[in-house]
Amino acid sequence: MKLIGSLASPYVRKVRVVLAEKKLDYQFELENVWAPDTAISTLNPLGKVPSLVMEDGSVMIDSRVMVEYLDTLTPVCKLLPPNGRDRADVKCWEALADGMLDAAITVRLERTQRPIELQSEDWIARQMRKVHLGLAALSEKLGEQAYCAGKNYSLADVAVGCTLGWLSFRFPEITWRDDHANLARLFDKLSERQSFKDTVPSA
Ligand code: GSF
Repeated sequence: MKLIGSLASPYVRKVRVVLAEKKLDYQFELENVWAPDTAISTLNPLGKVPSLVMEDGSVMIDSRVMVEYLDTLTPVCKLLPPNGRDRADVKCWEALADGMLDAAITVRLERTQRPIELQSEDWIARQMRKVHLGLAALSEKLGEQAYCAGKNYSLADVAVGCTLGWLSFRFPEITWRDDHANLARLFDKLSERQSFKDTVPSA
């Protein structure tokens, strides 16, 4: 498998953490999807990373599809419960964590890629509200549990860890560590894992 991505993308990081936890071999190819000469749309019509080129040359898109598939490849470090409500709950954590990223990335693009006179403060506020409400919801759901889904490490922790790490990387002004001590505790524990250490976001 060949993973196409960037070192800054939190969605790419989620897939890299899962590949590492599952001890799966892969090649990693850097792609800047914002460069004028990017060829990403020849692989993924949505023009996004991560994109995962499979052994047969076909391309898998979207990090959520990838991590769900990768978890089926080996029993090493099962990250998703096999079925039912427990599985849906883990995927719900992931949907929330990813949705917070979708909102925060929209804000970053608005601020960094649009001329200042075209930027909408209302739009930015609407997106930032999702991030802050999302943080409060993650914190409330986590409570005093060891991990997001309870006693065991799961894909929920991978997704939440990637979201928190990216917020610290791109939005250091968001004081989630001070506001939500339980998220800070979880994040510090996740940061000790080799899979997280090896994928710390960088520009
Ligand atoms: C989101 C991927 C994404 O937005 C997933 O794989 O989970 N739901 C998808 N990737 C960004 C890079 S980043 O901000 O992490 C991307 O490739 N954007 C390019 C574009 O044209 O939107």
